Order: sequence, then C-alpha cells, then structure tokens
Amino acid sequence: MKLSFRWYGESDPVKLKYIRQIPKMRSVVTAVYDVPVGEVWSRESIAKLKEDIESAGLIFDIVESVPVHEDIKLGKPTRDKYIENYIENIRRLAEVGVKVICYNFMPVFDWTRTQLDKELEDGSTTLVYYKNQLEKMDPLTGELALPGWDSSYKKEDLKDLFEEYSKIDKEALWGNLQYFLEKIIPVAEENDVCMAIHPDDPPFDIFGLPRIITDENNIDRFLKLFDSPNNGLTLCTGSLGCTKSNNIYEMIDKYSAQGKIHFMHVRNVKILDDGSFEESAHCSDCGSLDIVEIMKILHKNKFKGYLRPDHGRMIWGETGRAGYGLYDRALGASYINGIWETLEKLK
Ligand code: DNO
Repeated sequence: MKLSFRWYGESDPVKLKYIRQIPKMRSVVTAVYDVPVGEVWSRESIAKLKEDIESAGLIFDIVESVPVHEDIKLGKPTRDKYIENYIENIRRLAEVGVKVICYNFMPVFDWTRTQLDKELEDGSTTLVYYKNQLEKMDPLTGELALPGWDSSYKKEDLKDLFEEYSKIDKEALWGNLQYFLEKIIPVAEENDVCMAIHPDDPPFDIFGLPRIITDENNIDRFLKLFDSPNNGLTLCTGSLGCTKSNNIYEMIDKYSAQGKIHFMHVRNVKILDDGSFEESAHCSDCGSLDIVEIMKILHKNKFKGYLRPDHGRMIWGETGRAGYGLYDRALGASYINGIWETLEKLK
C-alpha cells in the first residue's frame, strides 16, 4: 500500500511540511489548478508541483483529478479537441513520473453534500447529505457553492448544461464514456499510466442528471468497455458505501483480486434511516462501514496501489476547506496505517 495525502497546492492551508510529518506518508495527491477544465496543463506548472513536493521529502506520482470537460461527457462535436488535450495531459504527467490519474464522469457536479459544517455531538463539524435538504436545493439559482463543484459555472452556463443533459440518457452517457476510453487508454498504456475512475458520489442521480458509476453491475460494465490493466478504479469507500444496496466488501475483494483498484479513498459514513448520510471519523465504530474489514480484504489481496485517507471532520478548532483539513485526515492516515502494520505483523 502506498500511503498518500491530498493537497490543493500552494494556496492550501495544509502545508506540505506538515503532511510529511504524518508517519509513513509517501505520496502527495494533487493537480494543476491554474487552467480551466479541458485545457492543457503547462509543463511549468507540472514541474513546480513536482519540485515543491519533492523538496518537502515526498513523492509526486499520482494525480487527482484531470477533470473531463462536459463536451466529452455530452458527446459534442467539440469533444475531440478536449480529448486531444486530455491525452496531452496524460503524456505530460507521465513524463515527470506520474503513475496513476484519478478522474470522474459525473455530469456537471462532482461530489455533492447538502451541508458542510454539521455539528456532531462531540463539537466537531462534518459534511452531510440530507435528503430533505437536497429537495430544497435548486442548482439553477446559482446560489449554491459546494466544495466539489466547479464554481466557475455561471448561472447561464448551468442552465444551458442542464438543457443539454436533458437530451442525454444513461445509455448515451455510457456511449460517450466508451468513446473517451477508446481514445485515452491506449495512450495510458503506452505511457505506463493507470487511469482510475472515481465512482459517482453519491451513487445515484441527483437533480435529474444521470449517474452511471454507481454499483457492481455498472462497474463490471465499465471495466468491460475497455479491457486493459491501465483501465481501472479509484475505489471510494464512502461514495459506494453510502447506500446499503452496495456491498462494498464484496466489491473491494473482487476488484482488488483482479488488480483493478489503482487508488483507494478510505473514509467512513453513517447511513441514516431515510437514506441520508453523515461523514464520520475513519474508525470502524464511528460509522456504518467496517474499515478494519476493508483493510483486511486489501491486505489479503496484497494491495499495492495508492491509498489516501479521505475526508475528515473539522476538529480541534481547525478551519479551512471542508473535509480537507489536516488534523482528522492525519488521524485517519495513522489509524489506517496502524491497521495495516498490525496485519503485516500478524502475517
Ligand atoms: C471528493 C473527491 C472527489 C474526487 C473526484 C475525482 O472529495 O474524492 O472530488 O476528487 O470526484 O475525480
């Protein structure tokens, strides 16, 4: 297992020197944030990331995310230009030693929560998805700002996008994903890069927009779209595990045994009776997922990919990017690492 930690670049209040102090930390997961979605990343910006990360004593060999332009997901005639740019980004990242690229294929919005600062009993705050809050949200008012969303959308752009997606059903989205994979995976193969799709979060349609990377059947279908060791998964326990209909233990067992998991996102969620959920601390008893069991399965299958502790709560008075503070994620890293070390010693 290659322990890694997400970092949002120079403007991130979480500093690389602190990430380095987390025991056994290896790789920094980041991206170039200075160009709009769909454009080519400059070699200078990529080199700067590598230099900053390496001078902090860490490794730059995994990227999250190279985002996919909406025209690709919509299958518009302009998609080929954006796919060319995407391919160029794969090449440029491979040149500096990047081995895994995480991305997703969710229409318009990335991961979605309804509140970023829900106070828990212990006084910490966390990210939640409450169905009754979602029902009251209207993405077209342009007043919503959630951390996973591309805030560069203007009200008008969103309206147009929703209209375009109203003509796209799930089958069309599958077709557009296949078209994309057929172009990018051969390039990933040539450049020794593994592409790792992130599941949809949450794994069901929201605001009437189709979502397809949601469950075992669909992930099987995805892997068959282009059968290659370089076409694999980011397996996010909290995304797939926030609904009881997914058996994430079986999924992790199956896909890690097949060598399809290039990147693990590990976090816990507490599933509520109405299907809402709250993000909780990483430990097994803190939420609905058994993290020890997850780590046991990965260990049994000799998981050698990258793993990062995913979202943490805000604790100890820390402020900053919701879900991505230092303290709780560092606790999560140490908890996960402790399980792994124990499994290694008991071998
Ligand atoms: C949430 C993240 C996602 C993820 C993208 C991958 O915290 O896991 O934003 O980075 O969906 O493309």
